[in-house]
Amino acid sequence: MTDFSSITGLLAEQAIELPSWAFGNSGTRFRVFPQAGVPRDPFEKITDAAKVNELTGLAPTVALHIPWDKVDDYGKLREHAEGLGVGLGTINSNTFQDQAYKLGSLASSDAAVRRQAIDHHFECIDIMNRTGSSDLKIWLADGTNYPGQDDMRARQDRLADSLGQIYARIGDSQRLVLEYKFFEPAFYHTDVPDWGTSYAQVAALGEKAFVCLDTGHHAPGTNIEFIVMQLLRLGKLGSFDFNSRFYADDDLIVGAADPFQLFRILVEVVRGGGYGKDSGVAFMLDQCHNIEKKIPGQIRSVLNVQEMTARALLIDRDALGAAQQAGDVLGANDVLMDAFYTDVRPALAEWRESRGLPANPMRAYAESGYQAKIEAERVGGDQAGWGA
Ligand code: PSV
Ligand code: MN
Ligand code: MN
Repeated sequence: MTDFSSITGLLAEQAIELPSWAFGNSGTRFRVFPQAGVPRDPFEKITDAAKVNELTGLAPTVALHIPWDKVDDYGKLREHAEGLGVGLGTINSNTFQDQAYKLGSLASSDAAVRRQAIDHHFECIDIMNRTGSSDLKIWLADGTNYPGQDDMRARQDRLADSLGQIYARIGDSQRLVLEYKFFEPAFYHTDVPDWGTSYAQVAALGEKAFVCLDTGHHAPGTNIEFIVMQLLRLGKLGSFDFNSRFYADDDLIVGAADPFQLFRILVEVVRGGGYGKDSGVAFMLDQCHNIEKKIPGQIRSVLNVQEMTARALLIDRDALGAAQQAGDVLGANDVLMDAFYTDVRPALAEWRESRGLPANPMRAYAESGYQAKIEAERVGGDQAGWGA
């Protein structure tokens, strides 16, 4: 197996973007469980995200969601972030909470609704220009609940037209990433249900448009790492929304439900050139911490990604290639499993310390007194947006 010391350079390049909404109150459609100390505004969400980065060195940017994170002065928000050692990242649009979008947004049959949704994206691009963000992430709730409810083909054509108008405003150093999801909130059909549809739409837009793969957005049993391989092969994997799931879009801590799946995904990321600061593939989290504390939930998440990345990097690629070439079925599988079963935690702890980071960021947070401080200081915390 590859030696740990030879992968630390690559590990040092790891950057995982945190979602601002992970720090606010959240819940399911049954109940939101408010927590003490949650941020009261976008500034405090960024302060909490910066804490995660301070203790892990893994999370240098924070994704914003508009309008949840709307502020009067984005320059001030950017300064606040930079003062804490982090940057503002992806801007996520929201075309799923306004009453106008009941029957869809960019694919709606109503031209006025489509106009409203396109204008919202123009506003998001204006915000990106002020925050210095490079990615506009679009996730659409568009779809139908009943067969015959709307013309699926016409919706796809309208979607292409709307996306084209938005894409025309994307700057030279900016990107549009289109996320897919196979169901929910629409239950019969979704307008961007799978990677193929997202790929078809972004390929038609041009070279600044990519697919976003949310690990919770597939039917159970889907081979997600195959999709990763294919999108990398096609040069169209723009970003990941990491989380884990047992049943549907559970938005649980990444690597919690199925650590082996996370490993397999990262193996393909590394294999396909999707890892590292110049890869063009953004790692993000898209999670909610409904019952656990938010900040340690985010720390645990980025550490899980780091641990699985280390294991994926440890694979002896030469031995794997040789076994594959020789048709050595079990030998090839062994090489992969050797890396998966390697406990990288002690080596990572030592390496963190050598870089001036806490060996155990979870413990460092628990002992920092930060949680008690925010619980005492902040009263009347903000909803993340979900379940509001
Ligand atoms: C809804 O499924 C969702 O979780 C999408 O994955 C988006 O990325 C996220 O909400 C934020 O809009
Ligand atoms: Mn997502
Ligand atoms: Mn989701």
